[in-house]
Amino acid sequence: PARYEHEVIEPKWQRYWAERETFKAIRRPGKGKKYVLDMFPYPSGSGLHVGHPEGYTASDVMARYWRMCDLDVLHPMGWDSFGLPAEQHAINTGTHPGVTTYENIANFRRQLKSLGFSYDWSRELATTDWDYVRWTQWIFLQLYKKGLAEQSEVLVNWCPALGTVLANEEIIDGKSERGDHPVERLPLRQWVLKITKYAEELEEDLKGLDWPEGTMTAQKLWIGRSEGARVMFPLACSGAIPGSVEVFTTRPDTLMGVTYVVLAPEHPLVERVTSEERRAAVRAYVREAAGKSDLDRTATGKDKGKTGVDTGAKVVHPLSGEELPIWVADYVLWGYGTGAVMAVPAHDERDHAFATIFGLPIKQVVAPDAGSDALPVEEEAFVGEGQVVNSGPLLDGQPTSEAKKVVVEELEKNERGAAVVNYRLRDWVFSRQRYWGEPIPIYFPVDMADHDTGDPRKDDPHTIRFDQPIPVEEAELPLKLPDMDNFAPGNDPQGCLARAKDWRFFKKSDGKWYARETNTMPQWAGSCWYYLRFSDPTNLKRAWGEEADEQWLPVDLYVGGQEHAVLHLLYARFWHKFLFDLGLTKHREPFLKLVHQGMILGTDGEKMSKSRGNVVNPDDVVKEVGGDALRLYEMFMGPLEAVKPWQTAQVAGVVRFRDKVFQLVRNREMTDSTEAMDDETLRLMHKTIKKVTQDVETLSFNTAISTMMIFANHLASRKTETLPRAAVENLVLMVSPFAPHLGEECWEMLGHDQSLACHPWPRYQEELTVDDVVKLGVQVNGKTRGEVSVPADATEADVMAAAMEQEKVASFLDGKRVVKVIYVPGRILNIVAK
Ligand code: ANZ
Repeated sequence: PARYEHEVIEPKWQRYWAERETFKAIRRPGKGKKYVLDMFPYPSGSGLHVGHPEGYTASDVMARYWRMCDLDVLHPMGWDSFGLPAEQHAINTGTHPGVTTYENIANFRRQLKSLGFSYDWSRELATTDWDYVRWTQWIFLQLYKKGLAEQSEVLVNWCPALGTVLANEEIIDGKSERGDHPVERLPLRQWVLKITKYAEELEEDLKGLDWPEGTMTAQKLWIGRSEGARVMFPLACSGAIPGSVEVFTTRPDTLMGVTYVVLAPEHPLVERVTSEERRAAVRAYVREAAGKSDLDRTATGKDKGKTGVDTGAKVVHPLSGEELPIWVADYVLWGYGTGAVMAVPAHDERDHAFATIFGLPIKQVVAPDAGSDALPVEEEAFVGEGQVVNSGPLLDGQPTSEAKKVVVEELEKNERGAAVVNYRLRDWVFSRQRYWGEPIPIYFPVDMADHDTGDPRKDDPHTIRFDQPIPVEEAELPLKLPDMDNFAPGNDPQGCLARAKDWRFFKKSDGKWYARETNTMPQWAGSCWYYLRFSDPTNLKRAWGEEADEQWLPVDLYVGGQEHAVLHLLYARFWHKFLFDLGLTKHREPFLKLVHQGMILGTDGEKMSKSRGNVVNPDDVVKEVGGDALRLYEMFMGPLEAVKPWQTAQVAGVVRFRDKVFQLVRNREMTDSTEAMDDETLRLMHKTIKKVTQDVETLSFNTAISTMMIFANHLASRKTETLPRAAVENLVLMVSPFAPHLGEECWEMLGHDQSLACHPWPRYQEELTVDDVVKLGVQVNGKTRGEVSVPADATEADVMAAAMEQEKVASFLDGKRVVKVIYVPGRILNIVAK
C-alpha cells in the first residue's frame, strides 16, 4: 500500500488553505465567536524550537475544533520583533537589526506554515512594522496626556555591560536576567508609567479570570496588597523644626511597643533633622547605602548584620507622648510605604536584629496565646498574633485583629494617622537607552547659548530643557528610528540615539531648535496591545475600530509560557485597563482563559540548550516524519501543562497511528449499510466521540489521542473488506484538529470535495456510550420512591447521585439526614434516613 507521503501531501493542503483563505476570520450574524491567541514569538536567529509548536498546536486544535462547532474563530499570528538579540547581532555584525529581524520572521513564517497552523495570515503583524509602531506611540501619547507617563529622576538599575536600564522584573539575584551581567543603582532621568494607579483594579479583577492558580498568585504577590495604617510621629525638636515622621505599618496593634523610628537613607527628612554632632556620621552612612541594591538591603538571616546611625533627633509617640530616637538605616527602603518605619523590636525580626546590635530597648506588647512555645522577646521577636499587653487600659487584653481597629480609630480621632492600603507594585520604568525599540514620541526645547548662530548638531553650547516635554503631533506618527551604522549603546546614558545628531536636533518653523527624546520603549511595549490590533490590523485611521473590539474581544483562550506570568501579563492588563478607561474597548480584561504549556526537555531530561547538544530542531522532525506527526507527538507526550522529556521512540508510535488511519481510508471500501456497523463498533464509536469531545474541551489532548488510537485499532482489526463509513468519517473528523493534513487528505479520499475545516464536529448519543444499562428501584426507609437507569457497573456514589436527581426521592429526603445506604448492584438502592 502506498505510504502517507507527508512531503507531498502536507504542502498540498497548505497551498489549498492559503489559496482558499480557509481560515480567514469572519463574523457571521447570530453565531458565537472564539478568539484563540498564542503568545507571539520573538523571531530569533535560531528559528523555532520544539517548545513553540507545543503551545501553538494546542491552540490550533482548539481553533479548529471550535470552527467545527460552528463558531467564528479568530486565530492570528505575528512577531514580537523589537528587542536585544537582533540589536546585539547588529552590534556584532554591522547589519541593521531591521534586516535580520525580517529575515528571521520569514524563516519563522516558513516553519509555522510547515506545521499547518490554521492562522488567518492576512492579519499577520510585527511590532516593528512602522504602521504598528505608529499606534504603539499613539497609545504612549494617550498615557502621557492622562498623566500616566511622566519623567522622573529614578534610581535605576543600570547595567553597564548591556548599556541599558533594566526593570526590577528583569533582574535576578542582582544580575541581568539576560546575560547575567552585574547591575548598579544610579539616578537617571527616565520615563515612568504609573501602573501603580491601577494596582487595586489589577488585583481585584484577577478574581473573574480562568487562569492557572500559580500565575494568579504570582501576580497577587507582585502587586503585593497589604492593609495597615499610616501613623504620624511629630518631630520633638522643641518646636524648632515643624513636621512629623510618617510611617506605614501593617501592625498598628503594636503601636505601644515602638521604641524608635527609622528613616530610609534617601528620606528627605534625614538632612533636616540630623543634629550638628551627628551630621558627618549620617552623611557618610547615606553615601555608603546609595551603592547597595534593595535586595542586599532587605536580606534577612543571622549573618546579615543590620547597619545604621542615630540622627540625634527625636519624635513624640502619638499616643504616649514619650520621646523616641530617630535612626537612619538601609533596611528601610525608600520606594516602599512612606520610606520610614516605626520599629517594634519585640515583634518584628528586622527591628529585633537592629535593636539587638545597637542596644535599643525591646518592649513586649503582644503575648502569645496559651501553650505557645515562643521564646522570650529579648531572645527572638514574636511576630505572631495574640493578645495585647503593656499598652494601657484601652488595649490590654484585646486580640490582635481587634487591637488594630482600636488603634486606628484612636489615631484617626487625634488626627495622627489613618487606615491605608499599600501596594508593593512599583511604577514601571519605561525607557531604555537602546536603538532597537519604539522611539518615545516626545521632544524638548533647546536653549542655545547664542541662539542665532548656534547649531546643537555641531555640539555648540546648548541646554536641553527636559523639564518642558512636548508630545509629537499625532498626525506626525510614526516617529521612525534614524539610520545608524553603530548600534552600540556607548557610555552616554542618554542612549545610542543621542549620537544621531541630525535626527535628534531639528528646527521648527518658529526658528528654534528642539531635541528629540533619545530613549526608546522597552520590548514589553509592543506586546501590551497586539491582541487588540489583530482584531483590526489594517485600520489606517485608528489603532483598532469599535466594531472590531465588539466582534472579537476579549481573547477567549490565551496559550503561552509561564515565564510571562508576571511581566507581560501584568503590563498588558495595565494597558488594557487604561484603554478601557478611554472607552476604546468594552472589556475590562483582555485574556479570559490562560493556559501555560509545560516545558519540553531534552531526551536526557535536561533543559534543551545548544551547549548540552540536546536540542531537537522542528525542521528536522518535519523533514523526516512530517508536520502532522510533530503535532500529534507534542500533543501525545503528556498533559499540556506538564514538563516532559522528548522521546524519539514515541514519535514512531504516533507515526504508526497516523499511517493506520491513512491506510484504513485508502485500502478499505466504505459502506453505508447498517449491517456493517456491528453493535460493538457502534458503541465504541459513540464512546470515542464522547471521550474525545470532553478531552478536547478540557485541553486533555494526550488522552483524546489515545482514545482515538484504540478506536483506529479496533477498526483496523476488523477482517472485513468493507468498513462502516460513519465510523471512519467520524474518526477522520476527530483526528483532523490534531493532524489537519491527514484529515483533509482522508476526507478527500472519502469522496468529499470540500475541506473538513468547517464540517460539523461528530455528535454522540448518550445512551450508546454506556454499555449495559440497568434499572434500579430506589427505596427510602424501605419504601420504593423511584427508579434510576444506570450502567451495570455504576458505583454507589454514581447511583446515589442519579437517585438524588429524582424529585420524588429528593423530597422524601428533604430535611432528613442519610444515616445508611444499602446498595446491591443491579438490584436495589435503599436509603435509610432520619
Ligand atoms: C511596625 C511593625 C510591627 C511592622 C510589627 C511589622 C511587624 P508588608 O506586609 O510587606 O507591607 N515597613 C514599612 N515600610 C517599610 C520600608 N519602606 N522598608 C522596610 N520595611 C518597611 O510590610 C509592612 C511592614 O514592613 C510594616 O509594618 C513595617 O514594619 C515595614 F510587629 O511596622 B511594620
